[in-house]
Amino acid sequence: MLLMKGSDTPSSEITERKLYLDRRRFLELGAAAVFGVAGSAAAAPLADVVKGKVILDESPTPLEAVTTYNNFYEFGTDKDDPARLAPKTFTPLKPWTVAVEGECARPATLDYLDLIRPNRLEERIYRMRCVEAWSMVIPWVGVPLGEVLKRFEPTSRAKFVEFTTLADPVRMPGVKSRVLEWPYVEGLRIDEAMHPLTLLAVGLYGEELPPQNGAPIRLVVPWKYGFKSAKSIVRIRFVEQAPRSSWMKSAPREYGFYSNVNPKVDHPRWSQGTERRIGEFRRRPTLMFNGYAEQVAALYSGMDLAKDF
Ligand SMILES: Nc1nc2c(c(=O)[nH]1)N[C@H]1C(S)=C(S)[C@@H](COP(=O)(O)O)O[C@H]1N2
Ligand SMILES: [Mo]
Repeated sequence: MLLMKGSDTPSSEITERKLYLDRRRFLELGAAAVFGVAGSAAAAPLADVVKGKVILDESPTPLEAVTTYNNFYEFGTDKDDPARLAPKTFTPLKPWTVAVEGECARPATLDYLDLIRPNRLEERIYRMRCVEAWSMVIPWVGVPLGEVLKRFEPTSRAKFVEFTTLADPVRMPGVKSRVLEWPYVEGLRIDEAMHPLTLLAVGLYGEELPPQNGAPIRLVVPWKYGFKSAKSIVRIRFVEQAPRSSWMKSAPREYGFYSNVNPKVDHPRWSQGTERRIGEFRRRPTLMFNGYAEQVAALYSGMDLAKDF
């Protein structure tokens, strides 16, 4: 059973968890048939989410925190900016398409509505760790990225995948600031992109992604610092050279290409040894690869992770 609670867990969290499990059961019973909505501005339940294979024995962070404590610099740099601004300005979200191009035999447009086709969506409860040393546990809904990418038939020259996200100064007030180079760009090595843990997420807590969490399509890479998980993706490009991400451009000494969660490699300005789980007070030790070492460590064998940080 998933409910393994310590005695120091606040009761509000237990309530949230219980509500979530109830909602999840509700979805399994076919809540979609009851609501039958698609395309409304408010988060709508996603239809036919298959029960996840990747579940954690840790309580998901309350929905309230997941949707109000965010990093999404296109809406400002304060943690509450995205929740305050994105739901007002960043709608309507659909139709939404992602251009898939570069080193592949079948470049094409990926449609959001195609991604959320019945029986494709999986739930994955992942630990997420921000470079700022806080963490959350989030029940994502999405499709393994590798399954999506395969359809475009990447060539042997596709060594990396570049993700570009929306930069719309009208709907995203933070884009006027020069805090990062816009549009926001991230990259993965092709084997990281194809790894079964890597998710193209379209929802959380069983519903469509809220605008502040990167609606309608975002990346989720649970063994890397949160900033690798690009939000509101509009282009995916297969490339031969490692892309330079917006974070690498803004502070190359602080943010490398790999950005794997690694308690032994400190950020130049603070320790990465511990983290604060949002909703908890005691700090907890940060785990190598954010706890996913068993699944992903082999991707980096032979690499010096202090140099390739
Ligand atoms: N486009 C875009 N994607 C982004 C960011 C951003 O500023 N812009 N911030 C990143 C950072 S630093 C983190 S920690 C996560 C936060 O995701 P969450 O708010 O859904 O928890 O989004 C990442 N993706
Ligand atoms: Mo972050």
